[in-house]
Amino acid sequence: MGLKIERKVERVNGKDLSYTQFVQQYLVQNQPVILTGLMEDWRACKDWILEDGKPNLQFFSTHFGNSKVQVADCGARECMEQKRLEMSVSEFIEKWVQLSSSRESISNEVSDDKSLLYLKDWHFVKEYPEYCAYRTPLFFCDDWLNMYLDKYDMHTDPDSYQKKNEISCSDYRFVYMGPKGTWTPLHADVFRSYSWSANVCGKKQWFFLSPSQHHLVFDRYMTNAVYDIFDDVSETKFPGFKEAIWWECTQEQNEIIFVPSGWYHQVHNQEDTISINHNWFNAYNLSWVWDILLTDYKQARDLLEDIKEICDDFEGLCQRNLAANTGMNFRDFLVFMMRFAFANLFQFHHLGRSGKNPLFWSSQIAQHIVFNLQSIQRIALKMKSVGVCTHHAFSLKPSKILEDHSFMELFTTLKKNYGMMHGPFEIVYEEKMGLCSDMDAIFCDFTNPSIGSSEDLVQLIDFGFEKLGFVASKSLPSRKTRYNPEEQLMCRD
Ligand SMILES: O=C(O)CCC(=O)C(=O)O
Repeated sequence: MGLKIERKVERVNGKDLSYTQFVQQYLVQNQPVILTGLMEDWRACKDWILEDGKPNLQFFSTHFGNSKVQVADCGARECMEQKRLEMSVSEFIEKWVQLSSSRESISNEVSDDKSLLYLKDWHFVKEYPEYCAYRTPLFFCDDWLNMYLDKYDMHTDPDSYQKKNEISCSDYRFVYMGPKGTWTPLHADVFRSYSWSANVCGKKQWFFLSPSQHHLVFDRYMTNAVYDIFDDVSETKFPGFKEAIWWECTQEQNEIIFVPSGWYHQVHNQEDTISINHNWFNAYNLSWVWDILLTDYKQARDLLEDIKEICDDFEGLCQRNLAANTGMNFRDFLVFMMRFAFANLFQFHHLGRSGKNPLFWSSQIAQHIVFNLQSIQRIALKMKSVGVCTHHAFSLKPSKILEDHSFMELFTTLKKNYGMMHGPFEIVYEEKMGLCSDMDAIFCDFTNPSIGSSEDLVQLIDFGFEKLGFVASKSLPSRKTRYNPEEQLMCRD
């Protein structure tokens, strides 16, 4: 049965697009796009490709051959994923070279595609930080996920305080590489994050399904999704599948595709291909992250229901299950949001204090910080309304916060990113002492010496806004609708 392909993903020259245009047209609308013209000076585009445009496989063996990587066997299914194997890059390359020569030889024209191996999720930047293979394009810099993981672990088990140093959850910046015919089954991305994927060489064909149609690829119980959209999909099991309307595109070399939140997609390498791929989220898709956490949490609760009576700490079990399967639990997410809220409140205070220019208050950077804080606040309110009690005591004492070097680094990276996205705004302050007195100034009147729950976080952000003297102009809208990017912010005196 053929797919109904009714939409093509649009292609835009990234050099003709401003950051704000990208945000309004693609992040806010949650629409896919192919961007050209953004990879010209990447080292990967020189070192990793031969003159004929094919991957320079020898280069990988020589320079990165000892790396241990995850390789998917595209012909072997394990539950809803391809079977994974671990091997060194050298071994993987050796198998790729063998496949290429067998495909080239006349006697073996038709290769056995069942043994197609696809290197996936290689944490290349983490492993080779000095190599500088590429620069993340500006459009994708507001990446809270990787910014955070560079400084903190996402999940620390409060019971055992065991520090996991697994590279597998160290970041979401990957290299993918595989011969023609390798593919990725239908899925939506981890945390329902955005992703971007840049073709260093080769060609990928993408099939997308918008979130409003995603129920069509599930069975009637909404538990299992179609694995391969080109399989003979059972109409009895997936009655909606034939109704699904797909978007399709072919991504060429040197093109970057933006994958919006919650879009199911299946990907096929039409040539030998190497790509670079990041998953990321920020204020624009934070609600997607919370929604999938809540969905997965409810699913975990349902699955574990039978042992509830014999379980001492049922809630703890559900949260551990959530962290293991989804990559974080409620507490991890709350801590994540607290750190970003703090970092943004300080950012705001600094900018406001040192930005003597009265235009600052209506600047894009000020609007962006307020938007970020309001998004965090909205999610904290949702968490609160679910009524799950998750607690993490966060001291508001400046001296305590300054002891956390990771936080100071997060603050600095965030500041640099705001500068990149909106142009440098002159900030004059003596790093540590300035920040310390700022924090005192902001939080000295706050009722609690620490915050711990989603409710505290909601109050802290309200308090911070109040203290910093900002309201949206016109009337103060309700929390739900408070953000309007067009709205002017002003200082309340
Ligand atoms: O390139 C692939 O094979 C899959 C990439 C993908 O699914 C993604 O970027 O979200």
